[in-house]
Amino acid sequence: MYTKLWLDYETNDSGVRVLFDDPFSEDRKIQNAVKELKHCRFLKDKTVCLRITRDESLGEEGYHIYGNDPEYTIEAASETGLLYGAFRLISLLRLGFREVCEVPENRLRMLNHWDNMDGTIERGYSGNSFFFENNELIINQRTEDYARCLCSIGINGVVINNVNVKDEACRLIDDRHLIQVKKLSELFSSYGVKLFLSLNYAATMEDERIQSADPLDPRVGLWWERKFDEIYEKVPELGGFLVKADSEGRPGPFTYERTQAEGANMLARALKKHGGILVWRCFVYNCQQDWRDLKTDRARASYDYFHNLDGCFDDNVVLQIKNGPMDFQVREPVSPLFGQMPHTNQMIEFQIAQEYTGQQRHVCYLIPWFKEVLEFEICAKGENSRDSKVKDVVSGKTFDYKISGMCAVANTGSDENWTGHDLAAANLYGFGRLAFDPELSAEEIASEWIRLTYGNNEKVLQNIQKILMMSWPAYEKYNAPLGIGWMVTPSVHYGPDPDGYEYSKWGTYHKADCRAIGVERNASGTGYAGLYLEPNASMYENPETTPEELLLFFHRLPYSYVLKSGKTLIQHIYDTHFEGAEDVERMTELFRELRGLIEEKAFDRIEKRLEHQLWHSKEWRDVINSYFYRKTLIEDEKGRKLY
Ligand code: GCW
Repeated sequence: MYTKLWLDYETNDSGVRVLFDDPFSEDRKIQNAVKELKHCRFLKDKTVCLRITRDESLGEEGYHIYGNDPEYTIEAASETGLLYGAFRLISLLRLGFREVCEVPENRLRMLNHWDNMDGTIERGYSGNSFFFENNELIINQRTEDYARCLCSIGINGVVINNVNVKDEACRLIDDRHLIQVKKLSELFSSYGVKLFLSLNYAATMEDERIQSADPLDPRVGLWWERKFDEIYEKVPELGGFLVKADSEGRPGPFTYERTQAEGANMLARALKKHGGILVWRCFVYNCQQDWRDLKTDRARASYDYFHNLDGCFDDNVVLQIKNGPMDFQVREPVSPLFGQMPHTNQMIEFQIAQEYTGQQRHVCYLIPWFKEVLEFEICAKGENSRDSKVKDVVSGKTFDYKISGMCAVANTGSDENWTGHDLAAANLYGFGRLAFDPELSAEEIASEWIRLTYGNNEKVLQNIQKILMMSWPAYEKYNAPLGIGWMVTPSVHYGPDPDGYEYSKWGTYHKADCRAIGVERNASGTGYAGLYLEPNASMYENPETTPEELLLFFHRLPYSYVLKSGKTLIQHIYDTHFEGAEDVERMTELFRELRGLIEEKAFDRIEKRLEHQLWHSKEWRDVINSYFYRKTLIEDEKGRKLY
């Protein structure tokens, strides 16, 4: 058994009358829409009319819902729109009905699962995979419930296997697995979700007649063409493929001294006639940077590899760019690639799997963070332009991209509650809603999720909302300070270890010594700040104008550096770390006030995780503070205990 997330499951027919122009429709999306409506207790004895219109402004996925109790109408230009409308009507009835006319802002709204075929999940924090077990694909009730769940928040694409394609996953595109892939793809399609697969770029190496993956070798392209013909013949609804190449040990075009575009286009051309999309990741960097090498800067890597290739990618390729230049830290600037490739489709990659943000043992509601990223103005159309926020670039507005959108690394697994921490489901819900409508605020999304999940109790709403909204700032406070990132235990990425990366060969350094901390990334350093468009480049160039939360990302500064608050850097570090742990204390109290108001089992699960977080936030506080105290020997002005 597993919990129902925010979906309102009712197994009994509610007696609603659902009227559709074509009562004998065999369309599975319509059937699913009717099924959802029939089981919604809020529609007991009411009437819902589903109507396909010619209103082009609704696009392929939009809907218009109106009506007065007891009669409601959902209009859309497609079956998918009607299905979305059905889910939306159900949630509106639970939240308070109002007329809406909504069209998704982003064309691609995807989740990337890092699930392996042996059932494990890379960076998975909520149990095992529910897609794979013992090298086989599983399809069961849970799969269907997941598809419903994604549909209910407007997700329209899902990659089910890890971008690190190894072992049996290399054979996922072989005959043996395609029957199941087809079934899964049909199931997802019936909920408006396209199935995608991650590919092993070097698959042709294993063909004895080829033994190469050189994208310019015609035999390689031909092999892929035949492969895709074979796949699409069996699985015509497949959305396309995702590729991680030349990254962290994955093979790619660099082996043959070819560019990322040459690699991507070879696959994209073979895919083109099937209407498939090739999602190509930009997470390419040297993960073995020597500590003596002061020139290489991991933050620059994807910009340096991709930016000059603008216009070189085929039109069915979309570049998938992580939100920041590093790797899903609690705070990073936005990737400088956004806005600087006007002729290349781009989409943004977020991570709701909380790899570096508490691994779903800590509450960390990430939507406020994603909002900040999306609202960042990159001035792609000149210094004073105000029409190119990250959200405009990835929605395709700024440059009129053919394909673009948002994706996130998924946070679900086989755990009873799907997401390990019950409150982590707010990130899944929130990501879907935000991808559909980036104008929604983090508070609005939180309040919707809480009410759909826990009902309309005012106290529950208020307290959980406070907890969620406090959680990301709190996590940032007790974590690595001011954007420096990476003070986490290498390999597991959990728990404090300020020098962990400093002395590992993974090649990401903060270079703290007894006087200063940070890597200088302005013109006198690695030049990273200069990669942004103006006025951002100048803003990041100087410590005085760099937003303080990113100060140590961009600059190497002495501990005596005075912040706008009048505090020294070192005092700021001490203060925020004490505050962070106190915030978690407050969050725990707020939650405990809800005993008896939410289901006991869920209450206990959440309380246990908060207890762990409280202990762990103090551990973070003490390890980070004592690290800086011992490095600097500067006392805390407030005389609190430092170890
Ligand atoms: O940060 C790294 C993760 C890897 C992950 C990689 C990526 C799937 O630690 O586990 O690999 O990011 O995004 O490709």
